[in-house]
Amino acid sequence: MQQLGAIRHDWTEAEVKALFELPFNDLMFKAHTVHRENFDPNEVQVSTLLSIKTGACPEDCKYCPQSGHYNTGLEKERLMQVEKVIEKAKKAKETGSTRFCMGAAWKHPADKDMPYVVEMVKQVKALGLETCMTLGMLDENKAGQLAEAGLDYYNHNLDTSPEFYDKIITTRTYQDRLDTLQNVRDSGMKICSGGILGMGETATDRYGLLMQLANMPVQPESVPINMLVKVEGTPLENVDDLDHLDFIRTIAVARIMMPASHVRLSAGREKMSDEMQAMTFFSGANSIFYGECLLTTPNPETHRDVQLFRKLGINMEQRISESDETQEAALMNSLQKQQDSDHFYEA
Ligand code: SAM
Ligand code: DTB
Ligand code: SF4
Repeated sequence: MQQLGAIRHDWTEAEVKALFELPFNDLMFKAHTVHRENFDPNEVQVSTLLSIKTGACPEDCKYCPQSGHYNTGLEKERLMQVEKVIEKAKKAKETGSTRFCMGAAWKHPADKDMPYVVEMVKQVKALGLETCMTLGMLDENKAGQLAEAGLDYYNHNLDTSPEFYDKIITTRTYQDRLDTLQNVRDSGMKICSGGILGMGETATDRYGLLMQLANMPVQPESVPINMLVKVEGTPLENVDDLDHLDFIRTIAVARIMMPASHVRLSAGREKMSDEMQAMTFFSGANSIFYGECLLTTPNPETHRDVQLFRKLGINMEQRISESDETQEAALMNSLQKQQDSDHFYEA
């Protein structure tokens, strides 16, 4: 669909604050109007995540179960074999996902790992899936190698505002993150970048995060908004719960500020009711991670998402190139398999 409203890169804190402080219904109406001008409001893009290298990460991100600085009881694993990754990607395609996102708990990919991740990109792409990776920091050279392999998206989150950032991560700077995003942009790949809410940040930090993202010379094509998954053993395990209305407001303001980007309702859906998710779709979220596992923590079961989409009349966004089995057929197939196995275990 054609994007109608102008995309702005000069948002001020006062303007963002004013949006957040609108009466709730006014904000919902405004965000939904922008959403409708730019997207089919009944379509949601679905991506599947796979952790291709888990745990023992040298970074100290205080929210992360995979950081080697905290004891979260996670089994650390080596880089997954290419064949295993392809098996998982095939399954993701069968259940209706259009994008396969591979994540590694690295500071940055090592030279010796590049041939393997490049091969993963090529083979996943050959299945007809869009590809996304999140491997930590990238220099120009590695971004170039991934772009050449055909990687569509690179995920690298800013996570929070520049002001709050140092309270969450000390082993890489905000500028390091911006540099990686610049290298991704220069290589021609699309950017997936967003953040986490519910880490004890202030409302001003939320404005700051959205301003950083929206005021980039080219806005990220994909903006994941995660709600903190509190994992035992991480420094943020006991942080106060985020008010769900504040979460919904943030999605709405992200939609208004980044009208043409896909806003992804990312981690934290396990704790969200159907009604809350419906409200986020109304306010402009139009992408989710689909499948029982995020990287290391649980996500809603696929049949629950299929049922939610049915109840809301939401269709999964299809890729233009989708030619063989239609996604609806893939979806029915996955729902049927799920129901069969439910009956099997009930019997
Ligand atoms: N290691 C790579 C990196 O950080 O650059 C990629 C993987 S990392 C797990 C991807 C993103 O997941 C993080 O930037 C963060 O936004 C999100 N994330 C990690 N742990 C989370 C948690 N407990 N709750 C919500 N989001 C989380
Ligand atoms: C993003 O913003 N969220 C995803 C994806 N990008 C890589 C990761 C969420 C991870 C949640 C914690 C876990 O499962 O380990
Ligand atoms: Fe490592 Fe990424 Fe987790 Fe930070 S978020 S500790 S970089 S895996």
